[in-house]
Amino acid sequence: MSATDWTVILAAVLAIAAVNWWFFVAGQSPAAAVVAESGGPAEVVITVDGGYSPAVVQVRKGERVRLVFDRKDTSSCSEEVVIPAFDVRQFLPSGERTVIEIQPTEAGRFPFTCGMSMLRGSIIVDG
Ligand SMILES: [Cu+2]
Repeated sequence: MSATDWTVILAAVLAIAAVNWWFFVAGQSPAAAVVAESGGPAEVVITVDGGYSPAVVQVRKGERVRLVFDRKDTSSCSEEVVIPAFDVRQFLPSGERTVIEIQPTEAGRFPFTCGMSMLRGSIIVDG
């Protein structure tokens, strides 16, 4: 192969790597809870459908936040959500939105899982 061929291959590999990197980083970036226009507690909607989306949510220390679990699937795996740091074990009816309100008092990263610890997500509390 000529030098030109290698240049083309290298450019293609770099382009693919760049796209993968972008998706990976975008997929990892946490969704921040947004303060409602009504001035109520900050809120973040987490879709439950074979996993949590977004899987990482970012909230603020000392502020009440509504975690709205919007369960789309019917798998028994996802029927319960557990947030050990906040003493939460909550049943999530399929096809419904279930609101879990928390008020973090400590900064850190706190996991939430399904009842069997198979589906995983985390709450990042900013100090
Ligand atoms: Cu499960």
